Amino acid sequence: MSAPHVSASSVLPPAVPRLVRTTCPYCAVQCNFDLHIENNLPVKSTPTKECPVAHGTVCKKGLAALSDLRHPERLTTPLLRKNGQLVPVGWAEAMAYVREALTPMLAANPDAVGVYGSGSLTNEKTYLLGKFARLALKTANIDYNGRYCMASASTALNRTVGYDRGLGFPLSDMGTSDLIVLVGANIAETLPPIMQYLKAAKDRGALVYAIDPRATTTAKVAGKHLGIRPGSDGVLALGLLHLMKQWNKIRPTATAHGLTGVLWQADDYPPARVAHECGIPESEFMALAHAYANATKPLILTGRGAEQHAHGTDTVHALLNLAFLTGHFGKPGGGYGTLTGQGNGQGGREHGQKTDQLPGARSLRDPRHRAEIAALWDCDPADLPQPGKSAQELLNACGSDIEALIVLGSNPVVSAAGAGHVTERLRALKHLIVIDFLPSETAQLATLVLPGSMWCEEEGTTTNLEGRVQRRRKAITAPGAAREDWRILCDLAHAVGRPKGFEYATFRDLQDEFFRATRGGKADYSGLSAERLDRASAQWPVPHAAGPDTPYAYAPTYPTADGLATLHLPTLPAFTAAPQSSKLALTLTTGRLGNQYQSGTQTRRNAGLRAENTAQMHPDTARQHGLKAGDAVTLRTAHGSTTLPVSLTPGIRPDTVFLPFHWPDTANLLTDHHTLDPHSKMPAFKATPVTLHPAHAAELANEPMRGVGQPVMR
Ligand SMILES: Nc1nc2c(c(=O)[nH]1)N[C@H]1C(S)=C(S)[C@@H](COP(=O)(O)OP(=O)(O)OC[C@H]3O[C@@H](n4cnc5c(=O)[nH]c(N)nc54)[C@H](O)[C@@H]3O)O[C@H]1N2
Ligand SMILES: Nc1nc2c(c(=O)[nH]1)N[C@H]1C(S)=C(S)[C@@H](COP(=O)(O)OP(=O)(O)OC[C@H]3O[C@@H](n4cnc5c(=O)[nH]c(N)nc54)[C@H](O)[C@@H]3O)O[C@H]1N2
Ligand code: SF4
Ligand SMILES: [Mo]
Repeated sequence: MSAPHVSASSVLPPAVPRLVRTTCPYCAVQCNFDLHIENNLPVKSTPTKECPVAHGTVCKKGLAALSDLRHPERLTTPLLRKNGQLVPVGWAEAMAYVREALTPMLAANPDAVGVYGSGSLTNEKTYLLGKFARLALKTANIDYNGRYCMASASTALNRTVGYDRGLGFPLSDMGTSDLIVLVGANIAETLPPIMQYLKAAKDRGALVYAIDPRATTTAKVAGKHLGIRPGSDGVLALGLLHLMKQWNKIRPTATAHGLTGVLWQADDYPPARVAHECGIPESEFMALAHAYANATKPLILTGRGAEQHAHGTDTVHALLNLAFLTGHFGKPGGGYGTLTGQGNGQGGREHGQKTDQLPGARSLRDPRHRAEIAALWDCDPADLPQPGKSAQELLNACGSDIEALIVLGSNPVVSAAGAGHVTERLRALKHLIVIDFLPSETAQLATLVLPGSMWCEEEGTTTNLEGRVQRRRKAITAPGAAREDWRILCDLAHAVGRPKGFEYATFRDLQDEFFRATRGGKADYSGLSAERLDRASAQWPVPHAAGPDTPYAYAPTYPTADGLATLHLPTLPAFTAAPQSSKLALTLTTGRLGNQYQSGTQTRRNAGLRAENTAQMHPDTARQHGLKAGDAVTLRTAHGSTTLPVSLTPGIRPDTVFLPFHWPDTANLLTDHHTLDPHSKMPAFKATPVTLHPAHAAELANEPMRGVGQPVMR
């Protein structure tokens, strides 16, 4: 990398602007910016053409991120709840609270203390959080928000080929595919810089399909759109496999277990059934099938639309089986991939904050893996807990099995399924400790809030959606008494009287330990160092300091017991005809807007990123319910209700209503906290039966800044 970038530790005269290259706080593209620093603050950020992923393009969110750093509501001191109010206290008092709150619980029943992490955390923090839970707290109950994200795709990949790198090839390969099928991925709004690869493919004559109940911006650029019924993507895949078999296109990538059963199953999915269940014209399905059959490098990419269902893992199995059986899986520019979402959504699922996992994508169930990590941590393998509850189960158990919860990098009051129920559970906790840098809705319920660090206030590495590890460089120091998150985790270990293993003198000690901890794991980063990453980013595995990285991850043989893949038979719900009622049965689906990020803690506060929290529906659906644009509508599901303004979008299926989930009081008041995918434990964020009821404007729940900045009583 030849651009001028100076590490934060370089000593320069004050007020001389210096440049620090770092990565964006938001999504999994992980665009690189040069921050222009004056007086410990970035005054400007310039995207760089040297960014190996985005090549100088960025999105609005990334550019707007600077203004959050010194937001007036930035947390700069610990806040402790006293007489119902969160009041500023010093770190000593905060840590005294932690000691008194947690020490007796840890002595009596460590599993009563839960830890909830995030795919926004750097690899080093991910690693440290997992170590903190297992070694300092000794609790089984740690999991993280990635369970809500690409967990179904991750589970299907792991079950099939034994490991999971979202894209097993460099993103630029997308440009060489001759058919790209985006299944429930609205990349023009969610991963904008990768549209350049999609356009490159189109320029070379590729066909691009967007499979989505809405005609999204992405669908418009793609050119081909299949407005599928929510949840029916697996059926579509089985229908394609049916025709590929009929058309003699089956030539598996490699021998594998389960081939025959999967091929038999596809016989039951002829085009008429598929068109009916997916709610699309048979002619459109046949056009896609011909395109797939004729393509030399078809690439299927899933987003959350296909994955966030109670049968999300099975849906991905169906798509993955198709790519595998037609011989495209693992080929450059072809096959199957999942588009990871959070900034470190990839690394965040590899290094031990998952409830069943140890660093390097090791299994907490595997005695050899336990012994390897126990040796590094200097503990008895028997002392490492077994796997505990998954994210939603952990939240649902708050106030019963779980008495105290530590949250780092997530805002489940907004983002968890059945958020109304989850909020009640969080209120029932004895202790809720939230480490955040802004007063998220979850922080506002806490008994203790610890002020953490923002992206460019801390060193670390992140791994993007193609498994590319990059440095996130520290550019400035956190304001006031805010502390680097990794130091806070060490403080917590000390507070509960378990300092051993949390005594790093510098960040570098932690980082080097993290790289070492991955040695021999499937996600092996042990050939990496900050210096190597300064020279170039690297795609894992990188097992040797002097050896190459791995742009192509999915070449057989696979890291399974016998080196073979295992294809799984997907179990899919049957989609029956709509009931004979005067009104259409409606399905609520949820997702993202280009100008907001996740639970919105940062982006809702950013004046540069305005967006509307409305219920999107087809004009015919609105008319049928006596509604017009701007009217208040109450949406009701079996799990809750909310009232929002209507917006009309002719591109959505008339039987589908869409809500963004970036605000409190929207999508997740209506989703189901109970039903989870049996394999990935993913809730069904993308399909909930819903009814619509005209409401009075006074009932509108939508007030973007609601709750922000006001003291909240528990
Ligand atoms: N602007 C912005 N960008 C983001 C984020 C953000 O919050 N805001 N979050 C980041 C994160 S963590 C993630 S995970 C990614 C997510 O990125 P995406 O997966 O692109 O995001 P979503 O909007 O959740 O879902 C994509 C599409 O799925 C469609 N959909 C809904 N149900 C179904 C279905 O059953 N089948 C199909 N085929 N499609 C369906 C929706 O209409 C939507 O257009 O975005 C990342 N980037
Ligand atoms: N209905 C519905 N619900 C969904 C989804 C959907 O599509 N529909 N998508 C799901 C998906 S894919 C995801 S990924 C989740 C995301 O939802 P959440 O898990 O809530 O994630 P964020 O909104 O990113 O929350 C991050 C919180 O942590 C803070 N934070 C961020 N980075 C750091 C850090 O490095 N240190 C500290 N100390 N704090 C930090 C932020 O200020 C914010 O308050 O939502 C899920 N929920
Ligand atoms: S949000 Fe994603 S696409 Fe936008 S600048 Fe950041 S990393 Fe790039
Ligand atoms: Mo996500």
